[in-house]
Amino acid sequence: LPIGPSSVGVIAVGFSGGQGKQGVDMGPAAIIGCGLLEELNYGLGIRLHHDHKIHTYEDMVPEFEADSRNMKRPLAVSIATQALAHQVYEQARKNRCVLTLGGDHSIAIGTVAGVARATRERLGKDIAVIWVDAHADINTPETSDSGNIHGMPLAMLASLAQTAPGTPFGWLQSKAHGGRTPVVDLKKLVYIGLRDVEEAEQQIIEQYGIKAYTRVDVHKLGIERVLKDTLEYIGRDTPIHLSFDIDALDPELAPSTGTPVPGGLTMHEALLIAQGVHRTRNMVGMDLVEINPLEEPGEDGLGAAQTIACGTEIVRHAFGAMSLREDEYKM
Ligand code: 5AB
Ligand code: MN
Ligand code: MN
Ligand code: MN
Repeated sequence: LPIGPSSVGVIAVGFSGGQGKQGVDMGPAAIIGCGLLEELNYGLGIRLHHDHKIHTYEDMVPEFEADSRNMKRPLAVSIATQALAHQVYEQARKNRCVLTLGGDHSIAIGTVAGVARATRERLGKDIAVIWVDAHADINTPETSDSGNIHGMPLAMLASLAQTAPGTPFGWLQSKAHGGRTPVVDLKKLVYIGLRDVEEAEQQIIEQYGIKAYTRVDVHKLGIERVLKDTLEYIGRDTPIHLSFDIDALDPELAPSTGTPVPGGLTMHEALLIAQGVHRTRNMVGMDLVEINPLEEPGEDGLGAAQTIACGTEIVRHAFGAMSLREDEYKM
């Protein structure tokens, strides 16, 4: 470290199997179509490495699949995220920060696993994860009411869910994937923006002492303080993966998402988080997930356009755009 994001791998993942709504698979095409990559490349001078494909993993996953162990489509999500983990790893091991555009949040099982493995091999360090979300995404299959795996990625990554070899997500423990479990140390996880946490998830957060800043904390402490404390908690010289669920934002700003929750972050707060993570020069990976252009309350396309614009700004700031001057806030 530092691993400045002068060279960035981009992976577009049109995968929606971690939840039930159509359209979140169209997120990456929509955000790329609106110019995100040009913003990064021409606008910020970042060298991008990508393959011009939207990866759906359709040829690898079963089209239909029965529920199993209270999970919907576990095989599909396991196969897709394993393939994605490999793609991410291949980018990350070449010293690139990896930006993954989703897709639903189940894809973070793959992105975080790939980044964690490459970072361990390259730097001998464990990553920290900053999870910006309205939701905690730490249900185990047993605690989940919905069975949707986009509500479980952190349980998989932290080995709270049973993932025996040969069963879905067993690959997380396999030698071929670096064989270090858990992939995420819950002491190195920080949540920002929580406001729809299920009872069982709250118990997990308390039991493991996970650092969590709810929207009330952000409101009471202020985002500058939350960010400062987050980065101090994580520690200097610690590689960071930023997993940004667009539903962390207030749905008035970003309505096009599958599970909107009122009372979310403002753009100012979101941009400060992104810019603050960038300033550490330690960001090794970033996800932008859960943009669903078909979830349009107004049905005039404006909500989707606005959601995409918000997502683009957040990514731009995570990769060095500086709309907020350093002297405008203390960090
Ligand atoms: B998202 C819920 N906790 O498990 C569940 O959008 C919602 O990736 C999960 O944060 C939301 O189904 C998943 C009710
Ligand atoms: Mn999420
Ligand atoms: Mn969410
Ligand atoms: Mn959601």
